[in-house]
Amino acid sequence: MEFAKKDLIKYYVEMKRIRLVEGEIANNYYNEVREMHTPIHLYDGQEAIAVGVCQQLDKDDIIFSNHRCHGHYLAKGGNLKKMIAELFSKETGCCKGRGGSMHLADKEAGVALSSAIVAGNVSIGTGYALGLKQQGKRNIAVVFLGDGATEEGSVYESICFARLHNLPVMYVCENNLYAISTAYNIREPLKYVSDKFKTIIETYVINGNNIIEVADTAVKCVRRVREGEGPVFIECLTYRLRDHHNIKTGVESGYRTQEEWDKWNEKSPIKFMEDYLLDKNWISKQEIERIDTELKKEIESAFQYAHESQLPCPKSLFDNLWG
Ligand SMILES: Cc1ncc(C[n+]2csc(CCOP(=O)(O)OP(=O)(O)O)c2C)c(N)n1
Ligand SMILES: [Mg+2]
Repeated sequence: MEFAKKDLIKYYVEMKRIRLVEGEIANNYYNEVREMHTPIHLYDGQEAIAVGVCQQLDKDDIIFSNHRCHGHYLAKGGNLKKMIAELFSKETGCCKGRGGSMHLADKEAGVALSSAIVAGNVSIGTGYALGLKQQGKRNIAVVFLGDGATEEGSVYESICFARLHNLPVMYVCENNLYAISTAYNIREPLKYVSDKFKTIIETYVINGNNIIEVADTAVKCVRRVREGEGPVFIECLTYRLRDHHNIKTGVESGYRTQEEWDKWNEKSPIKFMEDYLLDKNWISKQEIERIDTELKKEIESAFQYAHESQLPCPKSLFDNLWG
């Protein structure tokens, strides 16, 4: 499918926004005040997946995210100020400061939840899709999961259930080649994650760093799922540029090489799109600078908001808790 110039520029800006938000979180994470008391799993390098998929969704389509949720939440339209406030454990956060980085949600934007329990979101999203089908709704559920998550038995069970009942759910697997510090090829016997599921469900293997390819696949799959033609599993090949849960690159810990990191950094989805737009003369270096300046202003004001917000009152400790 051909995408219009204005769409591709929008995708680029959305990806850049996520990258700059993550950069500012990294800049502030170890500051003197240590305002962020939450583990963080940054999304650098995987932006094309969240943006390429979420740009094809309607507002009332619902996403179910995992521990690496910042990019999914932002791409689906989650509120930035409330996200940063949540990372600062403030009352104004999207989970009233109770959840932290791995529990982002925004009901209005269609971000149902983010789960710190690896694969926890997969069965919940599948169950939600069952509810959508039973109620005859037209909106769909989208579940983001990592390559490591597919090693949980409940993923296999959910996918079988979704196929059996022809549920309106799209599984988007971000194969970033690692689960914490263990590489995919020493954990799994098959070349692709989707090889495990292809006899059950319609699967796709795509370049997750090329947003045009992601968006093109997402357009087709969203249409198919919405029309009731059955669930799909899209495997997006990618690479996380930061360490599993800190702001470094992972090379320092010795589980991957600088050479490997450099190779993937060259293939960064943002660099790809920037080169593409410059090459076509659809954007200039000055316009890129202007976009960055605007985005930085927005991000700065979100940090200011979080900084100035109040911590929850100790008396409210047991409010808004269920279970
Ligand atoms: C049920 C469960 N087991 C283990 C963990 C610890 N853990 C957190 S993230 C992670 C790796 C997940 O890898 P993947 O699904 O590939 O996602 P990525 O971090 O690469 O985005 C593990 C094992 C957990 N949070 N929950
Ligand atoms: Mg992974």
